[in-house]
Amino acid sequence: MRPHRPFIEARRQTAARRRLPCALSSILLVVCAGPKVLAQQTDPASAPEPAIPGPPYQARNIEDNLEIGEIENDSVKPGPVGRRVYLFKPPTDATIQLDVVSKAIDSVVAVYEEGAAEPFARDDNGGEVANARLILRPRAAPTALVVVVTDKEQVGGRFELRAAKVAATTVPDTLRLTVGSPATPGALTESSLRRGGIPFAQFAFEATKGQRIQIDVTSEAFDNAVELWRSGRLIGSDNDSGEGTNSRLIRHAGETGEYTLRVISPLGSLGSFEVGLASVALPNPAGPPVRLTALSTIVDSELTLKSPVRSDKSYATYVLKVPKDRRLVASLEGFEPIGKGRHPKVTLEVGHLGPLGFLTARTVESANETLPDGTLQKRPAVLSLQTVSEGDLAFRVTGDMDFIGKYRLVLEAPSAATAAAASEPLASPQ
Ligand SMILES: [Ca+2]
Ligand SMILES: [Ca+2]
Repeated sequence: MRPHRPFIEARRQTAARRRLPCALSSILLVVCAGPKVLAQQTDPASAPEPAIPGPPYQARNIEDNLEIGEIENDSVKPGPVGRRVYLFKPPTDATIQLDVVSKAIDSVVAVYEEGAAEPFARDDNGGEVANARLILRPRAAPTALVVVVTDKEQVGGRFELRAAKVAATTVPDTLRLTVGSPATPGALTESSLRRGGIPFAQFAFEATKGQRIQIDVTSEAFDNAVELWRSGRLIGSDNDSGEGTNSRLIRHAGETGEYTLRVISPLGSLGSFEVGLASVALPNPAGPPVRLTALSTIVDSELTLKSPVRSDKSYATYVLKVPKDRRLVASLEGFEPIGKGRHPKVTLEVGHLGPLGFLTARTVESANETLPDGTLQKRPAVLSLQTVSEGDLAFRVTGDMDFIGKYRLVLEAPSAATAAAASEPLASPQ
């Protein structure tokens, strides 16, 4: 293990040591190159090595420990696996600046959570000239990090690695948002927080018990998702309930206090986004179902913020009096407001309305399928059924988590002569 000298002292020594080789390098270039080639041929440590696995990095990949201070006179080897791998346990209460300083290599520094395949932070030229520099914000958990220094040109050479406590000048991890204020811009970058390699940005806001909050994340740059947390517990998540691949959550605040919101890029793409927080209308209590009169009918309607809600999902209920021995086909699809990208998922249930509420007999969901050419194809929710007695059938239309928008419910009753034998019998109440 290398000695870790205090930052200032080590820096002075390094500067003194460096002056000589730098001054001589221009006139001794040829002479210096000679021994280097020779060394590569004879020194087993410089011989080509088999590819070293990682990332994710294992304990056996760790070559040294990094502490606050400086590792001087270290070097990366030439070639694609030339690198230095350190274990670093940063203090949880300090912002840390990592600097790779070298005149020999075009340094790149990457920092991984232990066991992670993707770095949560990486830099190429954030320092002077081609030197890499990273600022690590204070961390919530005192876990170790894996710091990897490489040479982008794969030539290899000497470098110093410094880890210093610095004043926190970067944006804090958690930006505060206010419900009802205009949408707040944000961005996911190379230095964004990551969980399991997935970049995210974190926000906090206050909500009052009973308040209904609509969270909208929009981005032209990446397919976003959103998560809502309360006291360390995930209480809601969404991927595509907004327009296109945008995410939307509508939730009641169960308690007064602080909530944490994460904007996520599940596919790892980076770019800018906007996050909006609105306090929206409370839903109406469940009313009587809408009675349909024709066996074959098309219902074009809409789930709105005033639609009744169960488990934070908006829904509408219909009843239809059906005769005995009729085949019925019911299909349901939802429409997003602009009509681009993925279609909102909707659920169709058929059953009976009784004193205890809706008794579901069968449930089917709409779906999005990705075709081999990459396009998305929408499959409506379709139910085919055969009545066995006369009576009221009930249909319930439910939006996917937080879908607010138009839908179309189509009921078709083919004549008895064309009723398909494949239809499954469905009992109706007497
Ligand atoms: Ca660099
Ligand atoms: Ca999405």
